[in-house]
Amino acid sequence: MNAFVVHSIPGSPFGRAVLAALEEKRTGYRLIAVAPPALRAPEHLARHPFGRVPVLEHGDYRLYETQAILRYLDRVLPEPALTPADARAAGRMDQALNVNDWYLFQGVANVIAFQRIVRPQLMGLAADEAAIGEAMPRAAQVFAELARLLGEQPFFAGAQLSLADLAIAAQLDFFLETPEWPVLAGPHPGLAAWLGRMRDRPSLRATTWERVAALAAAG
Ligand SMILES: N[C@@H](CCC(=O)N[C@@H](CS)C(=O)NCC(=O)O)C(=O)O
Repeated sequence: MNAFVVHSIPGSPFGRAVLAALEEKRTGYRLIAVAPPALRAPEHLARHPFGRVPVLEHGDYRLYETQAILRYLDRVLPEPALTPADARAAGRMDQALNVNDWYLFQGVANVIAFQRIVRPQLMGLAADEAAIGEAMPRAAQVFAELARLLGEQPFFAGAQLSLADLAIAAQLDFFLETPEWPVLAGPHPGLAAWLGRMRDRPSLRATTWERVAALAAAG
């Protein structure tokens, strides 16, 4: 029996960051897929009162909010460490995680990735081009800031992979399939190269939408 159970929606970037962290730790887990309509069901609201994913269960301990889950996993599964020991590098990791949550997801990914991928593929609806257009200036600002934070470093917090790389790669990966990617990432080849390296990692390969959907279907 796997000690770690993750409730998530296949395709969720936040869920993917958690699964990728478990993969980096080479730790087995059980995935329980949550169908979007079930997010508001009492059973799921008991796990996550705000009706979102992911949720982690570890024995009798239950945790929601991706950053909390990622840090918990890094504490209970210390190897390989995904938080820098150096205070300044750890500060950069925390900053990048919050840029991901507050500026990349809110108003950028949850508009552009949603309109380009989730709406057509899961709902059969056309993308709202006006909404995408409105999100583009903010998206360009966020991509520029991510590129600046990354700089010439191999990873967001410096020489070593950290939780921030997993969270941001899971989020940015969605953009690769959109026509907005060349516009947003074109001016930032270092950021695009970093995403290419991240996508090559076994942890990211093991947690693509398709792989997670297959895992969910297998139970
Ligand atoms: N702050 C939450 C955000 C999680 C989140 O927004 N998850 C999305 C999927 S990527 C979700 O559950 N969306 C369902 C909804 O908004 O109804 C976290 O960090 O875990």
